[in-house]
Amino acid sequence: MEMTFRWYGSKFDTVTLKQIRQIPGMTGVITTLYDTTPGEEWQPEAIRALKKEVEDAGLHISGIESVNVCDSIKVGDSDRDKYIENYIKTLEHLGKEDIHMVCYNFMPVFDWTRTELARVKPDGSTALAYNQKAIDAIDPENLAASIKKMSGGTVLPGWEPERMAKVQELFEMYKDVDGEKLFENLVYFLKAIMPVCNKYDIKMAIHPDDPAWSVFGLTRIITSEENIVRLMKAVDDVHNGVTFCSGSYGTNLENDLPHMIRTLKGRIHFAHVRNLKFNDTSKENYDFEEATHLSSDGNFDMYEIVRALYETGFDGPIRPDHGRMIWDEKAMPGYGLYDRALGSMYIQGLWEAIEKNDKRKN
Ligand SMILES: [Mn+2]
Repeated sequence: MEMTFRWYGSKFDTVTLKQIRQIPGMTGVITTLYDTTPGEEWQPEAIRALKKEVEDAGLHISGIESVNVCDSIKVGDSDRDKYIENYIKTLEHLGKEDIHMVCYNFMPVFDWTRTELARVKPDGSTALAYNQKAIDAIDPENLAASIKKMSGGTVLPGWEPERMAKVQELFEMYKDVDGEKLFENLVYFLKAIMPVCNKYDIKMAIHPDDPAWSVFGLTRIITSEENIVRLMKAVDDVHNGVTFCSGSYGTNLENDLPHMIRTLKGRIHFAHVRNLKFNDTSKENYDFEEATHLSSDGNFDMYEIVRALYETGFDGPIRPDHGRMIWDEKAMPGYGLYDRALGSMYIQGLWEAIEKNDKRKN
């Protein structure tokens, strides 16, 4: 594995490349052109400039998170081929710059969904949280009004009032898109991009849906071992691979995370490792918050997750995922410097212990 850190670019991130480089063991960043719009072709000059900036700081680009897929491709609109063509050109430009891993997701309308961005923990740190009752209070047919009723008055990313009109349009676009249709559109997209991925050895790594079930009546299809394996088989090419995100698959406690990693051996090209703490697992009151990476702080056995990655020969980039806000840091929710740096050290500690133990046995 290679230890990496997500970085949004100097225009958008509070964390600097210099700070990232000072985290022990950190050699790569996972980045993106944050100001591009899904569907547009990335410009080679912009990719080159980003790459130069990262390399000038003594790091390198280990992969892109994300090249977002636009809604036309997801719903299978008549103009999707034009956008797929742009996606192919973007992959080609990335390949020519020696970038070989691209993370993306296929979630309708929204990316990850949380109901609180700064839930205060007993130690005074804050973390992202999800509460089912707050979600159920939202009526997708009447978005603007329901948002106001949301508990705590927090606004989800993507739910800003100025986006409301657009969101309503998006719900309209997805009206007739069920799980099977979305899956078909995903397979169509992957088959179309596989030739360019093969040519430049670009490993596509689909990020699971977060949370791992349908929200607001929008279907979600990358949620379990069963459906991710189905996708791997539908386009059986090593370049059609997975971002194994423990925190996203783990929202559904029925997902056996180490088992999934072993099943997906050879197809995991990127790993997001983080822990969740469940406060209530009943259907109507489902509630979880993001924990520190430490196993004992949450519900996941991080040792078993890292061990499964090690034992399956995982050699791609790995990164700590969302962190809490600690030590009075002000940063993008989930993406501060300090707690993620702690997370990366913990993951590296687990990895070193597992590796040495393994070598001692042999
Ligand atoms: Mn993730």
